[in-house]
Amino acid sequence: MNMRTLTDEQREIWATDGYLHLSGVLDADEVQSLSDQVDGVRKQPGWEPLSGMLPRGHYGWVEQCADQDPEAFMDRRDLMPYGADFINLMDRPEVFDLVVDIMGPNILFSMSQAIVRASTHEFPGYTHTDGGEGLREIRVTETSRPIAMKALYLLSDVTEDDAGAFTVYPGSHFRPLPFKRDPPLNPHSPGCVQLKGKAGDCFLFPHALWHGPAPNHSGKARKTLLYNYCQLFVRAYDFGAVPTHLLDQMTPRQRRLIGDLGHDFRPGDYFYVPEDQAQVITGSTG
Ligand SMILES: O=C(O)CCC(=O)C(=O)O
Repeated sequence: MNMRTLTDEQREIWATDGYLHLSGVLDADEVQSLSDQVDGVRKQPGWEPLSGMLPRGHYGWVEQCADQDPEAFMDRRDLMPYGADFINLMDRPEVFDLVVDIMGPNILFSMSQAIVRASTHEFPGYTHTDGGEGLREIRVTETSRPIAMKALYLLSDVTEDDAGAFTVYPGSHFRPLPFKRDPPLNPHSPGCVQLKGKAGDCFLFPHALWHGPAPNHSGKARKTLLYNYCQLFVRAYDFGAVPTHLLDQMTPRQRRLIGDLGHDFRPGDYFYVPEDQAQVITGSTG
């Protein structure tokens, strides 16, 4: 199967700025459908951050989102149980092909998330790298594949500053995040850029890029989906074990991406990859 690869221009932008903006990955109907489905997720049980009740970055089980207003804040993890459209976004060719070009074929799908950033003056935004306390201190060199990266899909337009934009510090993926700085870096610190985009666009970025959400004073909610990929030797962080109850809804490639290696676990797995790994991930047996 012929997979897309980065253009020379994209390769240079990825290497220097540390992110890519892909326009029009989802069409208007897909955006509407996914947006409606995110609203539907609000009514269903799942993993939410439980503000103030759990340590930072941890999620707890809720029967439904605390606020049922579709314009209110929501941060739902592990979207795979919510239907085929969320599963299929895992290897959406326009995005996934580029992820494979960047990361190589020895990868896992490690996390999915739907975030609604409400319009409010109470949230100032923040800046971080991905992967928690461990990964924030690890950066690879210019010639290396990333350890982990994300695809962020916009489900609403972001056309102005302080409208909940995804913010980045271009080129910061090669520098240590000054996470002890007081006051902390934020979306208005020097060097931070608020990325504008249309619903259906996608941003790609590695875990090491300094990034985060801008505040949203726009009067309307900003909705995104996030899909995270990591090298196979790093673990997924949406599930403690392969979600076997979902396997019959997935293609061979999707099953491999969520960690199904085709046999029960044995020592050496994930560090050393199955012999058909490249064929499965590039789709030639998928
Ligand atoms: O855009 C957001 O709301 C958060 C995105 C982000 O910072 C992340 O995925 O780590």
